[in-house]
Amino acid sequence: MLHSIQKLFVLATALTILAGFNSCKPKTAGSAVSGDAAQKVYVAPGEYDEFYSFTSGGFSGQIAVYGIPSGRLLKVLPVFSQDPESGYGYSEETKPMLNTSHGFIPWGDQHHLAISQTNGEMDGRWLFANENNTPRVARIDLTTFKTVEILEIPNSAGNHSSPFITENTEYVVAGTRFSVPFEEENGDIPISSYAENFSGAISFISVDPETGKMAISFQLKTPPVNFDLSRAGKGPSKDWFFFSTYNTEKAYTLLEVNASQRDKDFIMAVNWKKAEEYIKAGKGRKSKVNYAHNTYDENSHTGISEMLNEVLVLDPTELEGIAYFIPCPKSPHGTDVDPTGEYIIGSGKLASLIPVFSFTKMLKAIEEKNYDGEYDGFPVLNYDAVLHGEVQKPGLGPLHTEFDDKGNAYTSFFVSSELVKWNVETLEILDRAPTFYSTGHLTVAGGDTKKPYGKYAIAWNKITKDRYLPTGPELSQSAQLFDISGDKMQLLLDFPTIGEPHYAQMVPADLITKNQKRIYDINKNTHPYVSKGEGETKIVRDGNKVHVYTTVIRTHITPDNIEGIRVGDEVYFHVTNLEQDWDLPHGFAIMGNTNAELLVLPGETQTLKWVPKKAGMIPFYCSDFCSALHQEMQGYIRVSPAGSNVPLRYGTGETAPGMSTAAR
Ligand code: RUQ
Ligand code: CUA
Repeated sequence: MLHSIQKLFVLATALTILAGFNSCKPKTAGSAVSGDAAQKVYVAPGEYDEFYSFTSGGFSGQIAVYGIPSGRLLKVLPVFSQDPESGYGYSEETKPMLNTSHGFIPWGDQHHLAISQTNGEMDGRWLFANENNTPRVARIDLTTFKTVEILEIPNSAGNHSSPFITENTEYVVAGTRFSVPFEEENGDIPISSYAENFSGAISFISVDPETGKMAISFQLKTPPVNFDLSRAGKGPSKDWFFFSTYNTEKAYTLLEVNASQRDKDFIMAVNWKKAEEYIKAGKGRKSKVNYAHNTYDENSHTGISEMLNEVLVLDPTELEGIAYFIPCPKSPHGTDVDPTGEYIIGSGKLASLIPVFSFTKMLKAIEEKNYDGEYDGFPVLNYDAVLHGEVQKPGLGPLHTEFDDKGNAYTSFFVSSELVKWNVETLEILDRAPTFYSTGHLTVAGGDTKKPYGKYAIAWNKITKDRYLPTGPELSQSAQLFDISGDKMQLLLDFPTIGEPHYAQMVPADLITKNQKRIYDINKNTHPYVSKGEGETKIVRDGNKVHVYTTVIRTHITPDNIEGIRVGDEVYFHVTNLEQDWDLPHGFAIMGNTNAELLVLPGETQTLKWVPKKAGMIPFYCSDFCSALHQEMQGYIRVSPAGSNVPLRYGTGETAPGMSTAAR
């Protein structure tokens, strides 16, 4: 679960023991919080938080939404895993969202997030999320907090270097962690032929500026290294993208040793504008692949999954000027670009310094062909020619860097468990704050954009140990909120997280709240099985398939008496929630149903598939407490044996079968 930093934990343990610091509560832990911290995080009942933090759920496959500064968990957004709270991945409409070229996948691994940007600032429209295990990128609509698109990434394995975006959301990138043989090549080969037969791939996904729809615009084929993270340039460097690499040793076994041999790996600088020029000129070739593109329509409330089979591949060794390698010490994890777009920071997990590269110098080195040879046909720029300077003795195990609005950088350290503040120009270290324990990512509000808010930083910690009441062998992971508005960082709050937090995006609340949708307009509902009123409810039998057009409203279900269902039937309950009020979902649950339950939002239609297994009486009910008479919101289904001739009859109240006025 700690992927690339697992070995660091081993190292961390060794180092902390050496340093006489064990992971029992340090004496300073309590006193690290000063008196006014409580006031700074107190959000009075009924008041709102100032920021949202969209936080990756790691191996939960979901995203958690917290209010900051209170640390209150507001919601878990289902993205890459089935969600037993909302029915995502269980309802017939949402199952296609989890379809891939490997079939339906109920559980993913979600690491990084990016909020769409306009002119290098967060615009609050969409949230992009990666799936690491089976490579995919998702888009979440921030007016409804629903996952509306998932695009699989072919020729990749371990979509870790993703999703990072350009300053006008022209592209979302996806860099592969594992190099693998391309799909059109034979993968049934000896693993030991890694160096000859494996390749890396970087995908540039275009985003439609109006609708947000994603499409793979092109892929770059690269040497078989591992891509870890990436960042787009901004301002002067906006046409470039930077990718950290490790395993330039091309190891395929025991990477902890074999991929840590070289003194320097690389940051790959990609000129995506140049790539666009080559595409316009007809360069590149079509590669045969197979990948899923899933979209969810919020009017029909229905997802569809479509398989695509071609992708445009560019080979930078044949197309000059697309990609260059910048040497970067010791297995860089994060690569980050400062708000001005001039400085590129590489965080070598095993390095004892942090190199800061200059974009201006990089362009000059490219122009002067100031190369230190090449790596697999890619020009390697001279380290000293591109270097702005090095932060000396910053800490142990630097992973990620974010920025404030005053020219400072904040780097997270896994091994030495701290956040370190330093000045990007002078490279001088300004402050250190201990973290508990072993920070992975950190987030500053807007800290990856041209306009950081610079008020809070959150350390997303990998190890929790003794910070909370124990909960058995498995502990919740942990976040720590810091006030960074002053000269010194001030610890304000610890709060637990869902799954494993990797990266997060912190965004001013009003950017999100101003566009919130409270209901789905039932008049705009185009679901093929919608019932826009109880008068439209009905049951249609088509062979053994039975479609039940169902409505729910406080506080009854229509129909709530159903007879004539037989063993062997496949029954689809298409449940429309007729409510048009905020915060009025209804649930729908059938006894014994192996495909779980539904949650239906106001104006929405969702479908629950049910296959009765035996004759008898089956109750169903609303599973979300919706009013004082919620407990009355229930019904019965009479199930007869296969071949029975009990007629199909149904209704609610006066129309229920057996009632005197029953007309149906
Ligand atoms: S990673 S702890 Cu999956 Cu983003 Cu750096
Ligand atoms: Cu509807 Cu409870």
